[in-house]
Amino acid sequence: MDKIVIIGGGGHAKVVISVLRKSGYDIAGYTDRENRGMILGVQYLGDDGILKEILTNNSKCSAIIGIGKIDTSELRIGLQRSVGELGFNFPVIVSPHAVVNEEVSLGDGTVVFDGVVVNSGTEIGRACIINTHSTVEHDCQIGDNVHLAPGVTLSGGVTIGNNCFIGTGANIIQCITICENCSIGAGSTVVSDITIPGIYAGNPVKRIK
Ligand code: JB2
Repeated sequence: MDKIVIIGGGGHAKVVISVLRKSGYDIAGYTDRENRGMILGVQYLGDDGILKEILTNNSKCSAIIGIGKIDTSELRIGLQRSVGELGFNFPVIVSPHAVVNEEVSLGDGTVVFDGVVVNSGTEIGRACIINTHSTVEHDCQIGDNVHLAPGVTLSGGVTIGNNCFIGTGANIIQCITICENCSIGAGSTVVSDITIPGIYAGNPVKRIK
């Protein structure tokens, strides 16, 4: 079994733990700034300072970011970069209860959760969260560090820039482009391109910040 360490031990880590277990990983434990105790039977290892020692003891141990994001923060991708520089590999994790169809590419450290469908010809970047029951139709282009929250629907040919957060249940119609560093509110509908970074919400969305 491949050993893996989870970075961060909050709410999102719980969902990551479940997918890792179903995918056959042996979870070494989690790191966090604070000891959160046992999480679903996974032990606390220490803060991120312990990671070098973990790799020295097991050079094949990989890592995954267990911290979520509900904004355009670059914390996740920044951590993936710095922990990667220590020598950790960030695998792509796909739940056995997700469907990923032909000619899809997924970047390092991206996790595809339960009930997701990703259709053919789609490219998804690094350190993305493709959360529970979201749908990514054919030929979409998704950048790095994007979070599609539960139940998001992207129709065919949608482009999403780096660091975007698409809130729960939002819908993006076909061939729309959303530039980098945008947050889309829960339940919103996007029917025209977004070219200015910001926070958007409504049906159809309007810029609110
Ligand atoms: O640099 C760090 C670091 N910064 C924060 N290194 C490590 N190893 N851990 C770090 N953390 C830890 O991430 C915090 O101390 C905290 O324990 C954890 C974040 O947990 P929290 O429950 O606050 O949020 P989350 O990111 O797991 O989940 C959010 O995003 C998800 C997508 C929540 O909003 C969830 O409801 C949401 N589903």
